[in-house]
Amino acid sequence: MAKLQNRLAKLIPEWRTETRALVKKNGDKKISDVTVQQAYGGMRGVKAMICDTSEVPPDVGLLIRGTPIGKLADKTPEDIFYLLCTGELPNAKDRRALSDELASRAAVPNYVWKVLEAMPKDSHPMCMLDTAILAMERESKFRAAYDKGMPKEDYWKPMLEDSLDLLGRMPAIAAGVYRMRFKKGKRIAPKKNLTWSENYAHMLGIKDPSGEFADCMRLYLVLHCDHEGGNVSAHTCHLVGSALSDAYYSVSAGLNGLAGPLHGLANQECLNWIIQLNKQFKGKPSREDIRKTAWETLNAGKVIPGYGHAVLRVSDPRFVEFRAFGMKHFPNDPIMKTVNDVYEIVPEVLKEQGKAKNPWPNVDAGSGALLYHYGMKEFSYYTVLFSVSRAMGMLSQLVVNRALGSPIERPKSVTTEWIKKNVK
Ligand code: CMX
Repeated sequence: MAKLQNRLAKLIPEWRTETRALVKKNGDKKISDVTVQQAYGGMRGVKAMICDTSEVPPDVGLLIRGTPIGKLADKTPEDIFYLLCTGELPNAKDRRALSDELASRAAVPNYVWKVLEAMPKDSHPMCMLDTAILAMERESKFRAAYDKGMPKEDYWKPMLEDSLDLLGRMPAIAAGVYRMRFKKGKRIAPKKNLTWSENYAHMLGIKDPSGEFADCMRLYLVLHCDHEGGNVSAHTCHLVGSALSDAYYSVSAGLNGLAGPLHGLANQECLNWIIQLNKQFKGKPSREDIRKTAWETLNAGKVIPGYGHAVLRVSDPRFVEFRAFGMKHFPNDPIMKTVNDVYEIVPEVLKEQGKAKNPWPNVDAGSGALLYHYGMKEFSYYTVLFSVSRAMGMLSQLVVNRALGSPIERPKSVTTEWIKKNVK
């Protein structure tokens, strides 16, 4: 198999022919109806967009290009980005080529650090990451080519270039944010011959004599990579990109959505909930303590972070993998133990309450326990890790969308008056 760029150049004309024929033949067929409830209720379940990189069947969970995420848990992020973009896993040579390509683009322009240094010291790490990405917009090869009048069928090429540049730099930026924001000392330079995730782990500067933390980071970056097209971050990125805004504008916008507590920020809230529980019950909350605390959270009108999902109706397979990793490497860690006990109690409580359509854990229910175990105790940083991974999904979706010539997105909104008049 050839390099990612060449492989895509071969595949994209085939995808274009296929989708054009599909739309020509079936363009007027219906795939969804929309109820008043859905229009007022966050468009839940409305099928109105295409995403080929991944899908989330409610009763199965994440499939990357058709493969269950659990079957990809031993892969590297390079494998996953290649798979997201092309639908194929790379061979060893192409994986290495992608790793080298990302490493060759890892240098972060100095002005990015100056922008970050000028920010208030208590800025949220997500705000710092998104600002750094936005600051680099001037580097966009897509915008430069667009300004020169590039033809539409070539849009995907500079979009892929921007994607590789941005992905190449993200670990250094994210690690730099960690060290700057939490006063960990000087930035650490990347090492030659390390993979993308190994270098991220190295630049964070967490002590890792056994290499177990680097493996945890590999897993973390693989599992968070994508979650179809309609979630807040993916959809925002897609929407902004549909206006032909470049990857820097689009990904920064998407990550601003990931920073919301009902989306990616839930991982910091979730670990906080677990730690408070352990504190309150001296490290060993009983099943009854957990049940009581869960009810207290619900009765206070709050959600139990890490549980529930807009699409899923089973335990998130990504949670299953994180839990398996934790139980393999540190089953006696008090936080991990509580994560495990909470998993046995909270779904029962949510079922009893009867509001949440999905009482099961989502990806955020266990991921923080792993990071905490390895000494990364700054909760507000956790969504940055999520972001580095999710950039792979957002960027691959942008490349595919530009390849398929996806138009500017513009659904129709209606007023409440319109609903009253037209819905009998
Ligand atoms: N705890 C308490 N109540 C919950 C709940 C939870 N974990 N999950 C859902 N509910 C409630 C909703 O708040 C809603 O209540 P109201 O009718 O009073 O508004 C009701 O149950 C129905 O909600 P739903 O249709 O089951 O879920 P939604 O699609 O509206 O929301 C989600 C999905 C994820 C926002 C919600 O489950 C939630 O807030 N979970 C906690 C936060 C969290 O873990 N987010 C991370 C999701 C994964 C990610 O995107 O990163």
